Amino acid sequence: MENIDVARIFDEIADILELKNENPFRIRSYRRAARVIRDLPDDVKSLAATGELKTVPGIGSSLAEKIEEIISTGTCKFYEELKQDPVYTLTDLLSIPGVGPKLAVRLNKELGVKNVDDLERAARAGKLHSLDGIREKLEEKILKGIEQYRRHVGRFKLADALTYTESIVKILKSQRGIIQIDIAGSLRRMKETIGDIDILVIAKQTHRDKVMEAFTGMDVVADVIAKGDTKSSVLLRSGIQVDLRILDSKSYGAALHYFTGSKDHNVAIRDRAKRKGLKVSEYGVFEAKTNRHLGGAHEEDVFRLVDLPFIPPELRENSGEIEAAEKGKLPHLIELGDIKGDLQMHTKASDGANTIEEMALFAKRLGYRYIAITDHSKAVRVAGGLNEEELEAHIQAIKKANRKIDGIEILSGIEVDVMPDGSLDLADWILSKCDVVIAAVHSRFNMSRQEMTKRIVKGIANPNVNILAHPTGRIINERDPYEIDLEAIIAAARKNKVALELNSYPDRLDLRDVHCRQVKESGVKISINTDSHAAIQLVNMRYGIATARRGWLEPGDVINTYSLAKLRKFLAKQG
Ligand code: DGT
Ligand code: CA
Ligand code: CA
Ligand code: ZN
Repeated sequence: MENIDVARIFDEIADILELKNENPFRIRSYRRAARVIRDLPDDVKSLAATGELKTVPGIGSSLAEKIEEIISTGTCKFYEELKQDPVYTLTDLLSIPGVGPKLAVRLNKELGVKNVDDLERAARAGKLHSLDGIREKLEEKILKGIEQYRRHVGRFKLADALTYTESIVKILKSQRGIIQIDIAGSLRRMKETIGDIDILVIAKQTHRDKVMEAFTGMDVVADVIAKGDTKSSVLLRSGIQVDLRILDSKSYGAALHYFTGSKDHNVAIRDRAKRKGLKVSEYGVFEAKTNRHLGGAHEEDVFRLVDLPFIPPELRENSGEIEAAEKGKLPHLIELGDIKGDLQMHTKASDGANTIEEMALFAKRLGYRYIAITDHSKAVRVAGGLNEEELEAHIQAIKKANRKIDGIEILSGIEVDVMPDGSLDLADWILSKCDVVIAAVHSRFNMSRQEMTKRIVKGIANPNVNILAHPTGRIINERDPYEIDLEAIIAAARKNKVALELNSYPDRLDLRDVHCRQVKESGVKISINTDSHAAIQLVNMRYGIATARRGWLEPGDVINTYSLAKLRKFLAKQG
């Protein structure tokens, strides 16, 4: 338990008390304590150990007791009891400008609003100003507030966050005195969405000020949240926060491990260290009894000293990686270099921006051995989907391009719609002429779980189908996945020798990391595709690889790491 953990709990206590309309003095005392603890230069644990907690301004004996309880148990009874109160779910609403505790409670009672999404829906539907005493103006203010909330508090897509980060890293790298620079946090773990960006550096003592100046003075900075000697935080114009920490080389590896997280992984590593008589913190690894510094300059030190091999950042979610590492059973994670081709992309024939040849030439430059051209079928009218005759001509065009360009095999394919009744949008005679058939749902997303599962299971039972595209249909931060029984779909895929797609389009990342792991365990194969609608988008493969690594995938789990011969066997359902 760190100072921020204690502060977070106190802040939440204050929120809940506020929603419960409790004594304002009590609420204020928790708020003040949270702030004091957050900014405290000392560790609350050591203050508790020496009995000095009560000397901290704003901390009386009752709060000191709670802090001690939190340090020793991870939480406190009072907080746990408060969390049982139904108003607890409303705490997020308080972050919206214009929504105070009274209004939050009322919105909940009168409109059933439980979270920010509900609130947005109600406001958009004009339901707020139908309530007594709420004017249209407030409704507008709340909608604006939600927009802001999403920009500032909302999570950013991995691809966006990486883009901002790479330009910042470039700027920092060009500063004198920078010795080492690393991305940490959820971005290093390649999570599909990123709360804020964490960057760590080692800089020469004499250049630290300059480095901080350069960081807070970047063009992309909208707001400097904090500027210090060792840590600064800025808000970029895009609304994402970036934290920069300057560290000592002696503890850099321990800090890199700590700030990479996840928090749950860190806690598990710390517990493991404790059992070995060690103490792991962001400052290093220490012998618990003597506080002797044992290491921490390199991240490997942390793992080595707790008797573990290095665990790749993408696995650090405390979801079995420590146990696997202990048994020597960590996966040999797939890498971008293992990918030999891309099996979903669109051309001018439907809604793509480039020709077959342009796609192939770009893919060749990426070092690929093969690609599949998979335009839309006719049901997707807005995308100019192909009918049977058009596809027949398109296959001829693909074959022609394939003869013209050497060094890469261009497979002919189609992304065929699975109709609501589970039939496919194109006749079997033409599907059987394609090297690769990808089945996809692009309509009627709101079917019941049972209906949607039946639809997809029937669709992939067509013997021509090789891959199921973006199996859950979700769009990150925009559209929820459709209701499906993924286990049933995995079973159908196994039976029919169909691979499930990991769609690498930055808005999709579908399947998700946890699904990939589930599919891998079932023995069903995955195809990591970019679904490119322009040649340049073929580089999005990196996001699919990131997600695949988070899903514990190894090269053998993924059909587009196969040689062309092996891939053809799989496509012929003989692999
Ligand atoms: P995000 O930013 O929400 O996408 O997720 P993270 O994982 O980047 O979280 P962040 O930025 O709050 O903190 C970076 C890392 O620092 C986090 O992964 C683990 C470590 N860390 C932060 N707060 C705590 C904490 O209260 N306890 C522990 N053990 N580690 C923490
Ligand atoms: Ca972060
Ligand atoms: Ca952070
Ligand atoms: Zn398309």
